[in-house]
Amino acid sequence: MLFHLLYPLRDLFVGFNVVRYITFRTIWAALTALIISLLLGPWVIRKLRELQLGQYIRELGPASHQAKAGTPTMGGILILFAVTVASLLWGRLDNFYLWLCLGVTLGCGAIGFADDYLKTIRRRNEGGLSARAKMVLLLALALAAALLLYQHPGYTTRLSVPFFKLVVPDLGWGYILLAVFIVVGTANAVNLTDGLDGLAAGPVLIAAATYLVLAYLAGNIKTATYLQIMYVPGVGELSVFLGAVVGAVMGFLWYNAYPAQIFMGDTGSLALGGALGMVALCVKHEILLALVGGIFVVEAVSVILQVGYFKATHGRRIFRMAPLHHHFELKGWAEPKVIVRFWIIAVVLALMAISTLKLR
Ligand code: 57M
Repeated sequence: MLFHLLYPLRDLFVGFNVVRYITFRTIWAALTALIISLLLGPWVIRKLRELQLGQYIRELGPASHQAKAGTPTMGGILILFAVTVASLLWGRLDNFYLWLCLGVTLGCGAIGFADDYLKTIRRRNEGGLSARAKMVLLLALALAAALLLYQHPGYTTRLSVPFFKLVVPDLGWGYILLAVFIVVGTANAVNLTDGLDGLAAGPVLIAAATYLVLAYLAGNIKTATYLQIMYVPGVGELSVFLGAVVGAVMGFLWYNAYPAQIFMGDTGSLALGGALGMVALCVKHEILLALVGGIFVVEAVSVILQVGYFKATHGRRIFRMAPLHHHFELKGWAEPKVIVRFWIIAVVLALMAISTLKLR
């Protein structure tokens, strides 16, 4: 919004010219979102406590988790508010990709909110939306977003394959199916990862920062040509959106860091996962998300393997407990050790993903 207000006035005051630059607006989107979530955090925590929107803990889980009962959940509301205000303030409001990604984020957040809200008013962790209802809603939202992307002029259904700059298969209609899978899959994978303090927020922050760089590079014809990656006109504006995500999640992590004063709930985990999936599609680094978000992939695969093996063998397990973070907890690792080690791995994966731009 500030771009539209200030840029036309650059002849009156030359300093307003600075809002032209994506880099400047990205940094300020991050700082704005950070300040919003830092300042509003204590108020949101207090309000959620007053409304008794606290977490119910499964009895099945590691015993240490019972101590977390009553921690306010739905902290995703704080993240979503900060992301929305900062993106609208610093982003260009005539940009298709900005609205699409913000829309998917808020849509996934709304589905998560319905689930969290039902869980808390029914006062049970299993009392939210049914798994099927949640999946149908996510699929419908992702399909609508994929169709919008598909018909957008200048967007291609060619797929970038890491390491192979000449392999860009055109998936045509099939791209829509892939897009739906990526958005819904990422939303669910981040949701599964969100089981220890800061365990989802840290890797989301790292993945969003990585895609912030990728969006900038893909949206700039010079850098895209130089690196021989797909150029997507207008997608650089997603750097501003991702700056807002990084700032908002950083502010949230301030309170969600061990021992957490607040959880993001499905409101946050589905929204952030949906956002990452959608961004990866827009910037045309779809497959690379499996590496950038490798922590989420491994957590989701651990659940699929565990459940599959459990059913096939009538009760035997591969891991002590799935998702994978519970396995390490039950092996005796302290919670902060599991969390920080997962963060370190997320940083390594992000660096490897960025290095693939040169390995082509
Ligand atoms: C969400 N949510 C946390 C919080 C957070 C199929 C199955 C593997 C599904 C999986 C599942 O339901 N996962 C989805 C995981 C919950 O956190 C809330 O949920 C939000 C995210 N959706 O924001 O509101 C608990 O996680 C802990 N937490 C923290 N800090 C945080 O910052 O400590 C969360 C955020 C919170 C808190 O304790 O209450 C969750 O885990 O419920 N199911 C599981 O994860 C279960 N696994 C399981 O049943 N495994 C079996 C199977 C698959 C055969 C096995 O391996 O034997 C475990 N979940 C828990 N305990 N909590 C079972 C044990």
